[in-house]
Amino acid sequence: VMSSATDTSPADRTAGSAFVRACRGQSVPHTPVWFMRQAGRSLPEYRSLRAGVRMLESCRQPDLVTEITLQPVRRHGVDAAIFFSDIMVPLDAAGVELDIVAGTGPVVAEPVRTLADLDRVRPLDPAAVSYVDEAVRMLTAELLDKPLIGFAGAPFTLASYLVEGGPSRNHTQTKALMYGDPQLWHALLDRLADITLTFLQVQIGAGVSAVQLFDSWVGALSEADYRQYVLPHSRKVLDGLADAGLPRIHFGVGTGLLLPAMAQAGADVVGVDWRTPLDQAAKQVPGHPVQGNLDPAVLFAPWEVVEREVRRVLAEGRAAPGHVFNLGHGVLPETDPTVLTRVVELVHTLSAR
Ligand code: 1CP
Repeated sequence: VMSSATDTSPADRTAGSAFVRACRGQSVPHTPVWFMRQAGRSLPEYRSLRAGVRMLESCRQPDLVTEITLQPVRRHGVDAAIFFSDIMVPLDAAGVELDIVAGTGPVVAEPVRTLADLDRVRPLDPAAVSYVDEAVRMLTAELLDKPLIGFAGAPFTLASYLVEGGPSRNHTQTKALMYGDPQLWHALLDRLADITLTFLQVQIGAGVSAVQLFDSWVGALSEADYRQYVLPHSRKVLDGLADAGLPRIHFGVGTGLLLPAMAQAGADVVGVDWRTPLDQAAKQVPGHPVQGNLDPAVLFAPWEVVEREVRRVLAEGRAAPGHVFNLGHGVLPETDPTVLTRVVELVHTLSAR
């Protein structure tokens, strides 16, 4: 008997999907695949929709968010959609003055470096992101049994943008604050954890089927520093979502030595970048499904190389109790989208049980 869109919850409708089942370590008809940063960037249909609309402005328009989120699902046939937004959206909604500048990324008007600055990082009122609630509801009504992944930036990665004032290579100001004023550091990360938790709870309340916590830049830390300065705050976020019972994916770049600690922070699924083979990652996080990890730059190589690397990632992924195929970081803007579509088809064909 087919169930209609309205008589079951999105979580129920998507529980049997390959993506949710793989996240739970259950058997799947094929390895599910989606791509970090699949919405936007490489798609001409995205660029034409976004023409003349600032990034943050586009995130506040549920119609636009819905269309941009669905574009890669239609085009590539990926197994999950990722909500179109940005990790800076909840900070903007919490009153931090910032912009997302094309070609640069997030730029914060006044960096947060002192106790007085911390006052400008207010708690997030869920009503301030009602456009997120609305867009998630519109999307789940369209996606039916295809899962929608919600996401947020983790406290460390958000802190890096706030303290540096923008993208940073070495995170020097961030580390100066972390080492120089641990009390202020922990107060800042605690506030960011609360904002992130509220932002994810809004998405879960509106019907996302899983969440991904992006700690993109945490690979800049040693394991000892991660455990001391970051883990308790990421744990506050991930533990705070436990009751919802949805898969929680935790991802960062350059985290080969942090994977066990990131799993301990409360992740169900551990996201792995392209530097760490998935079979090695699986050994480090026993019992956890893994997500990843084709090098996004491989998509620029000849197709035989792409095919070889996809086969290798699938083979290495079998060492874990579940595998969600993905790139090792986001789709690069210059990527040929037709290659992404071919990768989806290849993953599905090679992994069909
Ligand atoms: O398809 C999707 O994945 C959904 C859209 C999405 C996501 C998940 C966007 C749209 N941003 C993000 C998350 C995000 N934003 C992360 C975590 C993921 C990652 O590690 O890649 C990070 C670090 C950001 C910060 C950010 N926002 C950057 C990176 C800058 C840097 O420090 O190197 C950039 C360039 C942005 C802007 C942005 N976000 C999203 C888009 C499509 C864009 C480009 C904006 C534009 O069109 O002007």
